[in-house]
Amino acid sequence: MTLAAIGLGSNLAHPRRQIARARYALTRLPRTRVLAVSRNYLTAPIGTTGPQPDYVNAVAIVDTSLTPRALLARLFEIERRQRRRRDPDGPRNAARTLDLDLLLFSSRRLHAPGLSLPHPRMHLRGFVLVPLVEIAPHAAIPGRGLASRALRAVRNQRVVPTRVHVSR
Ligand code: PH2
Ligand code: MG
Ligand code: MG
Repeated sequence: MTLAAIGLGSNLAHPRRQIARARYALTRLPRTRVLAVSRNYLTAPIGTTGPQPDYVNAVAIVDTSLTPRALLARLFEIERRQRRRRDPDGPRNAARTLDLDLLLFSSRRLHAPGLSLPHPRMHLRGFVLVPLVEIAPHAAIPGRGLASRALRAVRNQRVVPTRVHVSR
């Protein structure tokens, strides 16, 4: 069995509902067990061409005996079921109902068409690092070091839990 990290993101058509539905879909994957899912975070869009609504993002850790390709194919299937549109002529990083990204697959490093591991931009993205470190404080990004160390460089990105937990 292998630990994998999956990024969840949505900024269209009731993002929190989209993420809730995707979380449930992950629990239904074959040969895969969900070990942890972060809180939801409201995050400012990064790397988009025009203005976009804020995103809801989360990260899940799963234990799987699927191959990276098989897991990725299952993630695309969940995106399709939630009406993710992929327009090859549209802008890069267009707003979407659901984005599921394979971030880490144990300590695997891989560069192949359509699949790079670790995810090549994850260390630059607060919307990935903050939820990842919440559920896996010691997670390492192969070739980049600890995710918690990478957090320092993304402090200026807006990443806020959707529910503020007040201690009393
Ligand atoms: N996904 C992108 C591009 N930019 N920004 C935020 N805040 N959240 C995302 O999930 C996101 C993004 C490409 O997949
Ligand atoms: Mg993405
Ligand atoms: Mg994606």
